[in-house]
Amino acid sequence: MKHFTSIHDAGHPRELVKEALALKQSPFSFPSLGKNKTLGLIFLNPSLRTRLSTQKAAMNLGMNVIVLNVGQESWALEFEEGAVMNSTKVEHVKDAAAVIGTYCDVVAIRCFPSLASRAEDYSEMVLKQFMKYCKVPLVSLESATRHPLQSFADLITITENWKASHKPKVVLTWAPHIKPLPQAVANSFSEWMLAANVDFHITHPEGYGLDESFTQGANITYHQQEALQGADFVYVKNWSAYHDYGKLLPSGTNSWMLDEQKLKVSNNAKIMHCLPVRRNVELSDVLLDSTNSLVLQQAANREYAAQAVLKKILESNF
Ligand code: AN0
Ligand code: CP
Repeated sequence: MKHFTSIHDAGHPRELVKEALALKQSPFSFPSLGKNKTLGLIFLNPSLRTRLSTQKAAMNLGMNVIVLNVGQESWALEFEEGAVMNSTKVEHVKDAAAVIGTYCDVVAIRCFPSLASRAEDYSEMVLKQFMKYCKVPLVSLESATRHPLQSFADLITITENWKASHKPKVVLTWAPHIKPLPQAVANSFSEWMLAANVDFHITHPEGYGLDESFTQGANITYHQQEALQGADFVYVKNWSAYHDYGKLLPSGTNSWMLDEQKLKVSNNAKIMHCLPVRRNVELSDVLLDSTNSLVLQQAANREYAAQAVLKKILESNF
């Protein structure tokens, strides 16, 4: 594995899940694999779980970790080729990323979409520029269109909670939110579920259809109750509109908040959410605090997802 920016870098997801579960059993089995190797965690946006779990995963492998919050603690970056830099942007990505690459053996980056230009976001302009100029293995910590370490942790969590021989029914349900959020978590979750051995369904209000290149093969419906029927796992997530790009569409969608009543038609479904969650907006306190909630297990598994990925990168590049 050279880079890890999507499921396409994961090889066989099932094998990677096995690797992560083995690391969960024995996280300190490779204490010197990362000796004298430095991981740079570069954040263009806020984070709690990704920051801490990736740092811990690297430390479990004996790596050194340095963290940079771009913008707050460093210079504002320019991304446009040939820009005349006479305004607020202090440093070009081609200089900044190249410098970061001289200090780091592996770079991991969080770069959310602008939600202003679909073409620019879906071209992964920022991620690609960092990859081009830092010239070392690159790990996505959520880019404009995907959040692969989250989806990997989600697949680990589903694997741990499903022992039956038939496929589980997994439902991704759109949830209300107070501001427009990226489609990245939903895109990635769809990609990983379609590659896994599950019966995958997506439900969302009209106007919130995702980019079909991520959802081809999923069962998609505007009827939330119909989708929840017999569900074994329900993944709750807001995303802004993809077609009317980056928009929160007007009215009528608050009724999409998930609660106990709606879940009665499910197969005593386990509840999933990547966090951070807006309680009693996206889903009810009762569900989040219930024994069916897997949200803490998902967050805990972020450590082993990151560790499995860093282990593969260390083994194949150094
Ligand atoms: C981000 C998102 O929806 O992509 C990060 C989730 C891991 N969420 C928020 O900005 C609230
Ligand atoms: N789930 C997740 O990526 O959380 P953070 O945004 O806190 O890292």
